[in-house]
Amino acid sequence: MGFFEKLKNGLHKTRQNMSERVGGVLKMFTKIDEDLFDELEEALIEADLGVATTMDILDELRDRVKEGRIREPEEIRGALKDIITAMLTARDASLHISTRPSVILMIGVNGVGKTTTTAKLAAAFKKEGKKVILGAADTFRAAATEQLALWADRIGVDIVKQGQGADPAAVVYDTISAAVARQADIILCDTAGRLHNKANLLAELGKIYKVIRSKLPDADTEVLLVLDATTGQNAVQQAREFQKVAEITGVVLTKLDGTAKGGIVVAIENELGLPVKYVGVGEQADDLQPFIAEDFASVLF
Ligand SMILES: Nc1nc2c(ncn2[C@@H]2O[C@H](COP(=O)(O)OP(=O)(O)O)[C@@H](O)[C@H]2O)c(=O)[nH]1
Ligand SMILES: [Mg+2]
Repeated sequence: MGFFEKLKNGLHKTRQNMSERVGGVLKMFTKIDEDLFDELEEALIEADLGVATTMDILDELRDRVKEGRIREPEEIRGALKDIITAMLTARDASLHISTRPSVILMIGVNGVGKTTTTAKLAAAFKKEGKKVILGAADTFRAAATEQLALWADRIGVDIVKQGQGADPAAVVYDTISAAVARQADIILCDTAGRLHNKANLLAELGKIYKVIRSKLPDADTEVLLVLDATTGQNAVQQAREFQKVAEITGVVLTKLDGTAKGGIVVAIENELGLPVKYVGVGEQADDLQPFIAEDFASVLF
């Protein structure tokens, strides 16, 4: 299955939610008026685009109507696709990992898919011929390290781990040392996501950054925030909280399969100014895809 097909399957429910609702609204009207905009507003908010982003989209649509670029209700569909694509392409969605080694730090609350995504990324890099080393820096629960170790075994990549309760920054330190010694291309570090203890999280992430910067001052470093699409607007809220404590370089949005809330991709980009770099569309190692805005918008409309 190609990327587009997989994305289309994964976004099945979001597509139904968005495309059919919007399509239904457009069919109800023979001319563009405020009633149409009201209905459209409701449809977009329900598709989890968020209030602010929905307002931005409607403003842009109204401008286009004023300028005479849109005349018929059915033309709104194409305009929506354009506007949303523009919102999704405003930021650079590529990973910057050209140094050897480069570092990728995965952050996010428990259960969003950090460990699974770490493994999926490792599998993808390995497939490209890159030497990957995993750092099990979620030392909070023993199960977290075991889960990552299982994946490492399955994929066939190295992992650096310590015991439960070990200092996460020390695990990152060891992982970097091993990566340098073994000439790895990419260091992928899983972390614990205790957002309810913000002071702790801040201190922990701060310490990890410090280790990375002092050991690898010139390395490309990506900090990927993992968000669970099924949580809808809560994911946006989580991102706001993490933005306060971390310099996020991109978002991985997981579990787009089986949710109708895929519209939050647009809210994340537009309201938070964060590029979505990858999307997860399943639980298997190859169910992670680089995010391609044009494909996403095409699938939705
Ligand atoms: N359906 C689906 N499940 C996912 C996806 N990504 C992760 N999961 C599942 O979400 C659950 C939590 O994932 P995990 O990586 O342990 O989350 P963590 O606590 O953030 O490390 C696991 O059951 C994963 O298989 C995805 O893209 N789609
Ligand atoms: Mg985990």
